[in-house]
Amino acid sequence: MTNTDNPKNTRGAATAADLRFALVVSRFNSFITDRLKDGALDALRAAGAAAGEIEVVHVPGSFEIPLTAKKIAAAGRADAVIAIGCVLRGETAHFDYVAGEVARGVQLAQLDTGVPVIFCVLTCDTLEQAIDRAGLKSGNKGFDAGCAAVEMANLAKQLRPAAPAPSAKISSPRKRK
Ligand code: INI
Repeated sequence: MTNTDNPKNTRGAATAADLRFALVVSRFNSFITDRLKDGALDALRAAGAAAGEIEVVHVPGSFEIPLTAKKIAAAGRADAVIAIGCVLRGETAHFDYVAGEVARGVQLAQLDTGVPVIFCVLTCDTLEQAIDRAGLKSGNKGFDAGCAAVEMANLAKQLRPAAPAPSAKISSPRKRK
């Protein structure tokens, strides 16, 4: 047996005790986003998150999610942020701008801060598709996002750089006489 037969596996645990979460929830299409929020809260509670460790932050639309998520993450208010929105394709190109910028902004928010920001922004052609993903035929994507937030919060903690060893005392070079 070689060393490569037994690689070290690192994965985030599914338990949320002692972790803090923030949900950034868009009011636009709140018929959908409220259900996604409830799904995410269910997942966090099931994983053992304390109610006092969950903050729900409301924004007007999905376009406002990235800045808000980044501020929360940069301020150290949460171990993981869940971005919740719903963008529905209309008759104009507005959908493409909003959907594209939200995805890009959420990715930047997590890369810039090092805090996981889970992408739970539905981008659907029809309201029916969104309803399916908010708890009807295709499960609740908010619940999936809550599970991902727990796993990524734990994984991010494990991947933090190790603190320097406390003992290493740096001695100054001796002066020559
Ligand atoms: N916001 C959404 O979250 N979903 C949409 O489908 C949507 N559409 O279609 O316009 C939408 N627009 C609002 C946008 O997110 C901003 O709140 C607004 O442009 C102000 O910046």
